Amino acid sequence: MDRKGLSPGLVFDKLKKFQENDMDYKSGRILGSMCTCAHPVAKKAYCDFLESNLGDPGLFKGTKALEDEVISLLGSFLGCKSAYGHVITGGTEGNLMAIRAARNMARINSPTSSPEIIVPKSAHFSFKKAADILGLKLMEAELDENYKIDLDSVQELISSRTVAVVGVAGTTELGKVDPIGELSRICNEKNIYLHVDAAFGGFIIPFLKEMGFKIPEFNFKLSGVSSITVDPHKLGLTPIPTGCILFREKKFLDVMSIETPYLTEKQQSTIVGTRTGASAAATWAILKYMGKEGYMKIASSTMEVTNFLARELTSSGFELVSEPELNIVAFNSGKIPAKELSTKLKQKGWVVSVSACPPAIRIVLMPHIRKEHIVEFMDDLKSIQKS
Ligand code: 0PR
Repeated sequence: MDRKGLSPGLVFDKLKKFQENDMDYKSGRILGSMCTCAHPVAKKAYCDFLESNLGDPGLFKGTKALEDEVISLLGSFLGCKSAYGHVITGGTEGNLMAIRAARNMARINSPTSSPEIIVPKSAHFSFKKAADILGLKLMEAELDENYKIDLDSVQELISSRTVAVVGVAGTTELGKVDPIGELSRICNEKNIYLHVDAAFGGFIIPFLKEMGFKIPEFNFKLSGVSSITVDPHKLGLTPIPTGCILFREKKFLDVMSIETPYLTEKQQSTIVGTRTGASAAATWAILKYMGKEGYMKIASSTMEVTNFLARELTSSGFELVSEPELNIVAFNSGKIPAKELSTKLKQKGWVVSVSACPPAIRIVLMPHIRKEHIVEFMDDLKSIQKS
């Protein structure tokens, strides 16, 4: 480290040089990300609350009130206005907290020496981290022909060791919504904790449903659902990092609370100690600014671009893995393997991702992707296919 500091001008010039190597959502070339440009309203709120620390909420009572309002606003469109929870860093932390609550609950209600969780094969890898951190065995349920969790497979895996079942509302690779209603029935019957990972789908499914899209229920309206992860930093348009974990009942937070004797609040259930209040402020601001109508517009335009891409692909002879349910399209060329095709697209400046199950090019139609980007993309894709 240099002894003498640099002038701010020089510092920012140097930073800019680093940033020039970053990709930019606005270019429309990031086709495989679940994040997007943060909305200016959310960005401003985030910056205004940069110094607030929800790890010591007694010092930041206003920001704590914002967090509480965010949880209740999200609860209101996820079927339980009285939900409890926190604004956290994202889906990974949300899933980890939910599984921790489930494990701790099971320690009281049905102790087992070898606890297990059941997740669909399509579940995000954050559950592998959660299982590892929490000392649980991860049991992967099979998928049906539509890439949704297979209910017979879940039934077969359930045992006295099961501490939680997970359903996904908007899978990472294909955007599929698992049959949460059926999972809820099974979990109610067997008295098992059900967590719904709606990190991706939580900010689009409710608004599509409001517009008449036929997507099955996935939220707290189903009595078996104990917790939901939902990420404002994906389709909610807030800056990173912003996730939310919602619990139906306070007992799920209590069961993992730790004493924090010298802080302004004596108990803490979150994993992170010092944690930003900026995410809570940004989420509050964007929820208030957008209203349901604002998110319905985003949901409808992203689905329009999704369907446009799906039509263009099929009419040009590409094979869709399945009909898109949310704003993710996965396809194959039938000629060039997915990995190789993604490399060729990269050479033309398009960054797509490749799904593992099944192998396919996966495109997430986030709000920064517009029809004109798809037109350009299709030109390049067709030229690669022809060559
Ligand atoms: N649950 C689901 C259903 C997810 O899709 C993701 C992330 C998570 C949980 C974990 O969320 P955090 O990453 O916020 O902890 N899904 C994307 C993925 O892993 C995240 C992502 C976002 C990846 C932007 C790349 C990217 O550019 O693919």
